[in-house]
Amino acid sequence: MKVIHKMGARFSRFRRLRRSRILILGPDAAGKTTLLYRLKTGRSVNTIPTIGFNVESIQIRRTLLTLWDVGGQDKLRTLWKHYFIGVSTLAFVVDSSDRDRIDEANDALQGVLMDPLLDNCAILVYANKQDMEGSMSTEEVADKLGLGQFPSRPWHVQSACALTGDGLYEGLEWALKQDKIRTKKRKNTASEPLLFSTIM
Ligand SMILES: Nc1nc2c(ncn2[C@@H]2O[C@H](COP(=O)(O)OP(=O)(O)O)[C@@H](O)[C@H]2O)c(=O)[nH]1
Ligand SMILES: [Mg+2]
Repeated sequence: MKVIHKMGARFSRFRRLRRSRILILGPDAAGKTTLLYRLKTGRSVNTIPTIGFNVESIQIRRTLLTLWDVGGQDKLRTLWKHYFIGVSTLAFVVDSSDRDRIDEANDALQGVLMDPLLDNCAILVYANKQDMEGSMSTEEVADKLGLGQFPSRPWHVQSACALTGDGLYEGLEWALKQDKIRTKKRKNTASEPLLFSTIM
């Protein structure tokens, strides 16, 4: 009996977990895989170019985040859209020290954001490799990625260094806050027709 009770308590704790799906995209060598494993293991790991994807789950308080790191090489980009379903946050990673490829990053971001499956997701840009000398500031990255064009969708540029972990959790905290705001909005919208019929 005691065991069943304990199991029940465990199960209800499990049920109370919120879930959030984060898709990590960005140009090749921006630091996506390093960022994922730094978050998962708390250590810096040696990466090899990702073919296909890596997926890891991380629990932050009552939310279980599933992070998908999808290979960024040109020939793999056509596969990105298969990962768009149910995504709550697009974590777009750029190498802030690579001024030559920021336009390419911009094209890739604009391309994915045209997909209606991503209409409701929040855009978290990790301005990665901030440890490198002369790297672009978060403001410069926001400007180069044309984020001002999206006044109606939540976006945030997070200064980060995937090697040390700086800024990685701050980015996820922002994403969780956006999830909460979205859930609240959905609840308010759902209660509107009820309110209407009561007044009638
Ligand atoms: N200096 C510096 N190097 C980084 C940082 N993040 C990743 N790297 C390096 O960038 C290279 C590409 O990283 P990787 O995670 O494989 O990139 P991905 O192709 O986007 O998955 C590796 O040599 C990493 O060690 C960072 O914040 N600072
Ligand atoms: Mg990779």
